Amino acid sequence: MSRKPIIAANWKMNIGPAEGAQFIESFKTILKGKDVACDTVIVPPFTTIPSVLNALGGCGCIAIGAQNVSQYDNGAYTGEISTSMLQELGLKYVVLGHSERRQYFGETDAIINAKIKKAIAAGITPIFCIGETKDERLGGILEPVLEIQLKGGLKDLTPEEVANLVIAYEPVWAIGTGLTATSKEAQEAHAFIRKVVADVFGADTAAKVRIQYGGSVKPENVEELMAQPDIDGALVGGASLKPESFAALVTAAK
Ligand code: G2H
Repeated sequence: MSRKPIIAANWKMNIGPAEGAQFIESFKTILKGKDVACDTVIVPPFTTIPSVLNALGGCGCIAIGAQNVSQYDNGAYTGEISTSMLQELGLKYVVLGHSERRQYFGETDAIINAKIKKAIAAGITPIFCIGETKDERLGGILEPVLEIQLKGGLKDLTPEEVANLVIAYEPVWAIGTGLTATSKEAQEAHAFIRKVVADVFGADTAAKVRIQYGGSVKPENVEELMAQPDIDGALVGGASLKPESFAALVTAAK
């Protein structure tokens, strides 16, 4: 089964509206006339989204996503953003379960599961992140940790819903540290994730779901990672903050 690669830029809490618009102008210029074989997604901070959409000017070549969404409908939830608000902007993706949300904002598997269901109900594709800490890997509990996060986040979803979302495997020890999992380590984790999906949702769903690798991906290592049979793309933080390096990642993804 061939799965279309997907490369996503997670800008995290970086790049304001003016810089975001400039980024899009430069990015479009760099990519003009180049072959892009992957789905390309940019995930800015909320307040940068309108200027990025405006700079795109209806160009459907790049999909825009959000970095979070509430599990609640519109109402008295100070500081939150609802799926209907993302829908109104025409956003296609939302990153959920990122380790920074789990670690700094107390997001549990149950909260992430509720957010994933809300996003799917609104027609927004979740990029569902899972990953182990260094201690968990060294302690030999990589697989149980991934399995618990996967089963918790995907609880009660249908096989079709799972087939259409994106999973991002992001070892916490590799995020923003410059350390990258070796392509062998990443492939082993991706194969395990696909096996768990097959066990719970069936082989057809496992063959369809796209699994990105995230954690210090850069132009120098993306091709080797993408060459692995179960790696279908990348979720990129630091190396997505400059149009030149994000364009290099996007053109390298075949
Ligand atoms: C992992 C990744 C993007 P970075 O969080 O989600 O960030 O590429 O900076 O490690």
